[in-house]
Amino acid sequence: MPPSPIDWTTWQGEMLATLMFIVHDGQVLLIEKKRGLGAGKVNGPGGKIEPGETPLQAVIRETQEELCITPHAPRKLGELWFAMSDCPDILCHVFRAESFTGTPTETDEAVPLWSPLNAIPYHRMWEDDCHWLPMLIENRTFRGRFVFAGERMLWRDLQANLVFG
Ligand code: 8OG
Repeated sequence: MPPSPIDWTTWQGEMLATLMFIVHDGQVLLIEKKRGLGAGKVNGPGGKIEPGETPLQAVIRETQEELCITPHAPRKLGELWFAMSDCPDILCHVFRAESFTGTPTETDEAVPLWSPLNAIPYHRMWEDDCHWLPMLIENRTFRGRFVFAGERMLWRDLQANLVFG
């Protein structure tokens, strides 16, 4: 990788967001996203943190809103820092859970999609996901930093074994 085009020491996420990956029975619960940033792509449920919410509260609410299910005991495994060219920079907290209550159901925002862990459709996902989602599946912690121009990833850095408070 060339040197980062971004000075990460002063970087701040302007939008705070979350993602949730439920891993159960050799599969991961994904969504086909119907609207918002990344519409048309496959992703985990999640979205913007509202004022006054913790990341954990936000990821549970977003999973309820998008799939009508409640994840059990989500654990934060990662942080993603996205420096974007055409929308506010995003700091995203990434959670994993092993179980949930309810039945994954299509909503206005998302269509549920169970994917076998060995056949994740990375070609339908954001370009950075193939670098860090395998770490989440292995139950490892990580911090990924990415520079995007539109939907194209220009630069990446991934660190493992981070400790989150
Ligand atoms: O509120 P909205 O759903 O539009 O928020 C955007 C969501 O998309 C939020 O959960 C963060 C997530 N997201 C990005 N960029 C990337 C990315 O490169 N990979 C993945 N997996 N998710 C992303 O904003």
